[in-house]
Amino acid sequence: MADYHKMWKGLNMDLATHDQLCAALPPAFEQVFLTQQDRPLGMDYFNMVIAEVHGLRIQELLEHKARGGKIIGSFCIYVPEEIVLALGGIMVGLCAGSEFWVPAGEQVLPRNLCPLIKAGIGAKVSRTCPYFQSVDLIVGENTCDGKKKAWEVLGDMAPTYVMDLPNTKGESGFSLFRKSMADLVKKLEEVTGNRLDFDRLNSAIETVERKRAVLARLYETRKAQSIPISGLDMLLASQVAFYDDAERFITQATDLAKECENRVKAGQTVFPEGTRRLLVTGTPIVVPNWKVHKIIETSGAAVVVEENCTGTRYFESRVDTSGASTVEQLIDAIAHRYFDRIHCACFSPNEGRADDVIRLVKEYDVDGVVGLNLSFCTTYQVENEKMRHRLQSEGIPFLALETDYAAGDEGQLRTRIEAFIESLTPPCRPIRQGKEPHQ
Ligand code: BJ8
Repeated sequence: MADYHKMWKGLNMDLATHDQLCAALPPAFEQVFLTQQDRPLGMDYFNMVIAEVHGLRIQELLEHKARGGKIIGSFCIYVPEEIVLALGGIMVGLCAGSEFWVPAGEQVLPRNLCPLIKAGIGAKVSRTCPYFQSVDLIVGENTCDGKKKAWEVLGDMAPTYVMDLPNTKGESGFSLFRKSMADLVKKLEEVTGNRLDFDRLNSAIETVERKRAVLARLYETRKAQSIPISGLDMLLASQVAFYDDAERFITQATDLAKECENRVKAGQTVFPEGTRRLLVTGTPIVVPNWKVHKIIETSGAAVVVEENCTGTRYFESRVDTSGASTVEQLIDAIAHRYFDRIHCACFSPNEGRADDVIRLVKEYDVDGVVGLNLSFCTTYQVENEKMRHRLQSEGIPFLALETDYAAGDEGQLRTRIEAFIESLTPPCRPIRQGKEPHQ
């Protein structure tokens, strides 16, 4: 990475502490990713993006700001990227996945709180994240109690707006969600100084749809019996989607998808035959949190699909604009896509999530499901019990894990994951009995 100290200084960052963070990332990345065998060549781009995560991309965002554009930060996939793009903004995911930021977060938040929230707030408190230092507005949401209250703390340090989201599906929930979208549009128009118009919104929808489509295309290749890409590499590519330039991401991810499709045709796999295929479901896995994927994939199994907000929930459904001829109708279509199809545990009831997991188990020929939740995430922890019952009734093995970003529990996690994988041998895998392989 080039020397960006001048740029970081201009963002009022704590340079000495940030240097410590920059020194820790490359060896961690090398140990997790570069030790894998036979990675797709298309991953070179994503390696570069991570190497430049606090450099080149920030420079691009600052150039955008210099041209009058705005940067909008978000923590949740209910915040619609289409609207930000249509108003000439760039949206970046601010969810923080590093243990490095947790102690700073604990200076202003209770310790018994989800690490994603503590790390996010800690990144701002410590002034060591150039994304937090660059944003013109942070859009939070009142999905869970921890986040809802954390925005009050963050609001004292950065311009913060909170989307008021419902906690039930159905008509009244949708009306509230639709109103929150309208309120958000007003706020974003005020911040960007632009008005939403039909053509720009239509074009932004089309851009984000292409991003979703390429992620879906990549995931499709993981359904093959010869798995062309590791779960770790797919996780990295998905994480990059949250802050990379949309068009460049689409180009690079398309090349990677083509390479993976060719690998599938050639029967080229990154795992030996018979490797157990796992689905990971639960809370989001944000950069640089690669802990559990790494443990799974060095314990004799492969992650072939993630049902979470950095996985299928992010890209699976489409915005249906057919018949829309006004801005309001386009916003309706966006609202339906987000509200109807994202099944977050912050909603009650939330049966759609277990339905999705069961469908994905079949589509990806999965041997077992890992419920991976961040510590102190009450909504997902409570939902685990229902998930277990639903999966049990379908004969699908389930392992529930709770962890944070620290390395202290890696040994214990490995022991439990290895035992789970060991148990996934016939005849304990009823869903695969008598089933033809996909390819
Ligand atoms: S749509 S999952 S991105 S809220 S912060 S709920 S882990 S205690 S992130 Fe989320 Fe939107 Fe839902 Fe997805 Fe739990 Fe932590 Fe809360 Fe979290």
